[in-house]
Amino acid sequence: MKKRIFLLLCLFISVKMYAQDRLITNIGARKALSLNGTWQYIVDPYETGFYDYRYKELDEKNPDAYWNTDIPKNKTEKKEHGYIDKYSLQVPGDWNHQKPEFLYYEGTVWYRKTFDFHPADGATKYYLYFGAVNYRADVYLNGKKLGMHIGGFTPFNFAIPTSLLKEKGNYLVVKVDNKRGADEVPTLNTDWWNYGGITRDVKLVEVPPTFIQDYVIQLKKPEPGKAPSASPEVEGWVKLNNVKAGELINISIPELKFKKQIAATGQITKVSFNLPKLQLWSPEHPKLYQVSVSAGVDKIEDKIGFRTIEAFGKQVLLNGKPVFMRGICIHGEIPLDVRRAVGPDDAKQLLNQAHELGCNMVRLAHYPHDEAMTRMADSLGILVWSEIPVYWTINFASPAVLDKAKAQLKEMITRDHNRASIIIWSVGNETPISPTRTDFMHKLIIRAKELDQTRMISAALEVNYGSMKDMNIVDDPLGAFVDLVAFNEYLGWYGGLPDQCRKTNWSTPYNKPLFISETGGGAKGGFHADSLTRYSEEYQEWYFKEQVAMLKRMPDSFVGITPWVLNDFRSPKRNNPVYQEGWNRKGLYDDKGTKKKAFYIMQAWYKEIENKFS
Ligand code: GCB
Repeated sequence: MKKRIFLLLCLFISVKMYAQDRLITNIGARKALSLNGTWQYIVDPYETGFYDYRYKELDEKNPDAYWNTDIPKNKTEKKEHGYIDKYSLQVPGDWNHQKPEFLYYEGTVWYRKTFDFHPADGATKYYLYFGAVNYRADVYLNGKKLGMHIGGFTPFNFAIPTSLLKEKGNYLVVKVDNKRGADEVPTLNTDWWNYGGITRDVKLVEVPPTFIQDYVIQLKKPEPGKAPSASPEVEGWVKLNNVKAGELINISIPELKFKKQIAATGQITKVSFNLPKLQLWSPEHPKLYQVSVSAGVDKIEDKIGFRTIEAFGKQVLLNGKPVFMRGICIHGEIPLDVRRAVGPDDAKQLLNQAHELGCNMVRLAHYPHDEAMTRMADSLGILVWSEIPVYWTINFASPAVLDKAKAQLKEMITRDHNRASIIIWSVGNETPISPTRTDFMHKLIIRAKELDQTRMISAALEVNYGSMKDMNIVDDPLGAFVDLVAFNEYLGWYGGLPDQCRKTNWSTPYNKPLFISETGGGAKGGFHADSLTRYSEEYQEWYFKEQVAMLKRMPDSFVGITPWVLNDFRSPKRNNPVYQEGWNRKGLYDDKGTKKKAFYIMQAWYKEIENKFS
């Protein structure tokens, strides 16, 4: 018994020790030293820098640990690790595209960066921030472990004890491990490339002793079915780190001549106010306002759009008006360079491609994309579906897996809860029906609703094929809990030929809007043949022609679609040596950025609907 209590205590201490500090949001607006650039690395498939030869985690001070200096104290000291320029990688960026030997690598790589730093006065606090590391990151500064994070697509930060920072030669080491695991999120099996590495920005963030950690400044959830009034109400909160009693918080929106001062009521202070003469955000008018929040000496600026969104009966109302979502699914990848997308230029490129197709919406599959993407969507006026990688058959029976999914859900929502573009949080994709899975997914939905009451929650649900002749029914029990009943269908690709669409109809027993979150077929760009030939552009074109004809017969509750997929993307599951060569070829653009014939079918239909709705 004593032993058990001791073990529990150890577990608690280690979890506490390595838990990340609460996320600091709007990181781009903070005072920070960028730690992007060249980092040296060691490839360590056996994790020799982490475990001793008995496979026990090395003691923090052990000179063989790869987080400790690689410089021998004298000519006699043995060193079996070292960081040199010959072995270096660029951060941010996946390792797979940077060196040919990394293309298929899955395992541990140690990253090391040294930097000089002049700390400000003693009261200032420092955090080390990572936009994303795939999948597990163990972070060490000057030989001390700052923390550990798992989840490959969401941000995290660790507080740095000020005494740890030096003026010269700070030694920062990150053990990055992208091994897939049965009890991870995502799990072993996905249809995308497992790009490893420090894939997003790294920053040393400087904040005053009391600082604005996070805030929500968004329009209140609308009265069911109602458009926002002429002076709509903002409802939100400001979260101060190390709050002092009575600390004053100021919020201002200069363009609206709006100013408000409130005294902090605790760590989190609720705010609500009306904004007369507000121009609402929408895809047609993506109006963003400069918003500033300050408390004590801390001040932070953001660009925020204001709109309402809701599922109302069988419709989706944006600012109180029905909207049809002309979408496309996007992977966070730049096919031309065969790498993960990162930063505003990549975001612009991908969203402009979607714009050309005639989209007013994108589904960011199947994990949270770079923050630059959702910010770009805000400024270009593109609605967003944002998703966590609860994909296919993860271990739904495991409470630990549920916790991992919840952690990613929280990080996704926290990072982006001020983005007007985001209208849907998705808790997963094509998860197989069982009571255990439905319970797991329901818990995620409950959590998402606790974190954000103003957006729709959805997931790509399962379809009941063929229980009725010519009618497919979306009656997945998870439909009872989502706001938007979304499903993926591949009629004419994974089942039969495209003309099967002619006699197929769709329905759902749920009195909710219906959305197609995927449909698509593969074609190798530039390969032409008759329409019965798989992988020809003509087959894919036929597929989309039949789909569009079917979509025109969808029930009134049909509110939008995000076909699969914008660009061809890398996938180790796609091994046809002639047409795929490790690529999923369902892109409407090929891997060189050339439009396939099917692109024009969707584009023409989107134009038609746009005219109908405007
Ligand atoms: C799906 C998945 C998507 C795959 C796609 C395909 O249903 O959601 O991740 O890539 O099908 O191409 O099979």
